[in-house]
Amino acid sequence: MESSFDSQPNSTEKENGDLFSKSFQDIISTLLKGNSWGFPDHLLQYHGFWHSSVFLQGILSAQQQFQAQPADIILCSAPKTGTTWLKSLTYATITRTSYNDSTSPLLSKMPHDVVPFMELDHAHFSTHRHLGIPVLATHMPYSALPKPVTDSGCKIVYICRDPKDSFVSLYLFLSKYQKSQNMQTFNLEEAFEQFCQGVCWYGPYWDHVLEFWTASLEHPDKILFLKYEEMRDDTILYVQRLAEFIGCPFSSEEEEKGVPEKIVKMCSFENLSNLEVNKNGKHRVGGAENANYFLKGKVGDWENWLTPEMAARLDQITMQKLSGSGLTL
Ligand code: PAP
Repeated sequence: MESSFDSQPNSTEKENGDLFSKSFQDIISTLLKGNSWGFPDHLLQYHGFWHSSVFLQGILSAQQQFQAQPADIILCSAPKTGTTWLKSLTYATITRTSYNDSTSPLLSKMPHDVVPFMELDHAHFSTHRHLGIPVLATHMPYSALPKPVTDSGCKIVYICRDPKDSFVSLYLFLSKYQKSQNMQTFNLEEAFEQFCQGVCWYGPYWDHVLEFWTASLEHPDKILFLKYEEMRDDTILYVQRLAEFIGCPFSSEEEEKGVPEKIVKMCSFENLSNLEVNKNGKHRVGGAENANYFLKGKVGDWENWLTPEMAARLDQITMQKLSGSGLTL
């Protein structure tokens, strides 16, 4: 089983990609531009959500070209809600008969390097399915997912998180990246204002969560809706649910041998964040330091960054936005 992937297009794919880039430039010239938190390219509003041009190009390309397979499992999330963790848990669960907690590729590769990201790794080259496992991840809103994903029997797993912690995680990740690139950093108050207005990568955050929540109520057999905080509380229970949902439940023999516990331990923040690759490696695209995907992994770290007024404002927006949905965050 392969455990890494390359992103090199063949020549036809490259030609198609070049043609696509040209039409993409025409599309983006018509879009509303928004504040980009100190990055040089504006965020662009497309069908109600804000995107960087690189990711938007990936989304549009995936919408045109992505071929879903019925056994695909698509891990979905807004940024900084637990994607890296969900990737590692799903990967470890699905590969548990090939690897164990001392041979898993997760011990030497960043979770983002064993589960491809649709906008970057599959968008332009639809034939890229080298991995050997049917797991993919995306930050796309539900309404932007390629039709074959929502129309087929693919399983979707969505994770969300308290917006206060997601905001702080996103802000710290981006400001650390800006510092590492000797860029001017954006201040927390301004970033907060943008986040409240929904202007952030894949935002508005609440609309992202609500789309998946509503879809999960309509299609509970196809969409598993998870919350970071609940998973932190009882990770073993949620890994068992995840395994069942994706069609590979733990057998009673595996349960007796403590396989779910071993997966949870291997994928824990404490274990993953201390691995060499995650302490000192860099992301294959853009060069963000892997360590910045593992800052604290805590519930409620927002208390160290937001004033009580800021927290109350975010809570108020969350209440208003989710009102009547049956969801709380
Ligand atoms: P991404 O959208 O860039 O992929 P994502 O993985 O969704 O980021 O979110 C990163 C958060 O998940 C970090 O939170 P923090 O900034 O508040 O610390 C990170 O620490 C947390 N995280 C990463 N791995 C784990 C893990 N194994 N267990 C729990 N939390 C984790």
